[in-house]
Amino acid sequence: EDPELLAAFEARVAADDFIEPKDWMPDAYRKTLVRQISQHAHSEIVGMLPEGNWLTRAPSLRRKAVLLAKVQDEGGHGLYLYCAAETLGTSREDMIDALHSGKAKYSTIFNYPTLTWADIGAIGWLVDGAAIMNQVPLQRTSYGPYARAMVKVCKEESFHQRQGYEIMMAMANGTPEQKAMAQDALNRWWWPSLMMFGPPDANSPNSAQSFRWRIKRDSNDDLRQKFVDITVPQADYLGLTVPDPAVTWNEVKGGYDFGEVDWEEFYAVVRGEGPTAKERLKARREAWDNGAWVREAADAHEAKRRARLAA
Ligand code: FAQ
Repeated sequence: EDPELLAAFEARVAADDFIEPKDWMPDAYRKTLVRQISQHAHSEIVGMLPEGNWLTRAPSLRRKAVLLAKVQDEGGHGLYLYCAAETLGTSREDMIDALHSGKAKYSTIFNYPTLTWADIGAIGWLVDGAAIMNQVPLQRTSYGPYARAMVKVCKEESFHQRQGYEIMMAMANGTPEQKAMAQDALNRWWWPSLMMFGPPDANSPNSAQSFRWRIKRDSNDDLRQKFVDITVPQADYLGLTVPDPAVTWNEVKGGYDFGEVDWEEFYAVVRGEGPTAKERLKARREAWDNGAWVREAADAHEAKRRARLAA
């Protein structure tokens, strides 16, 4: 790589300029961005499945309409993100192949089942809450199209977080059975939510380079700590207890101490061994196959349009 181009690129990044699709960039920068953005896109699309599971069973028309809108938003986020990745020269087909063949990752969180309606509350509160924590700093990530996509995504995620918390408020202040369901959902989603931030900083192979290129602005552990600090008082307000006896306020650091995430479980889920991993990939592959006729029809239409224009 041309050292002058590289130096100019690094100076722009250091000055907090956005890098745009037609700008020169190092191959490794392009590659790691395609990796992160495509995995982020896959997470949004696979993330529609656990909540989609409750669309037909939402407890009221209002809840159903809200959930339907939320799940559609996630689909929209996936589509912007695929577009952002395409500006780096990759194709939608290649990204989707990588997902379906198990080569590309998607967030571990979507490999857990949604067993009760309270899980829909817990996902909005905790999973969207964790997603916002991670994505707000990405509004200043160095690649322009990714940063701009995050602006709209974060606005929508804030709404999702509130709709989840509102479900939790209704359940936590409901009958004893409803409150128990809310506590059970918190018990099951708490630790997987902490895993969303990725491995501990000391075991995060991509962090050093991503910090240097300002793709990443905050570390995995810093964001996890921030999430715990914001979420524990929210659980208190609901009258629920986070399932970690080690959670205690630490006056000196001005944050909560908390227990160790089960990293064995995290790596097993990353390897594709999560409780619903097979079901999720099967659903995505089937959706792709069942949609083949739409893609073929769109191609045929485009070919006819071009032929007409050429005539
Ligand atoms: N799951 O070196 P690092 C949402 C992988 S939010 C699976 O620390 P990095 C909204 C990582 O890819 C969820 N894999 O990696 C929603 C890497 O493997 P690789 C999506 C994980 O990139 C809400 C390896 O471990 N959000 O969808 C996970 O510097 C509700 C080593 O890790 C984003 O993707 C994990 N949890 O940091 C939708 C945000 N953690 O790629 C529906 C953008 C780590 O080298 C319903 N992404 N790995 O093979 C990021 O900020 C970063 O990529 C991190 C990981 C922080 C996820």
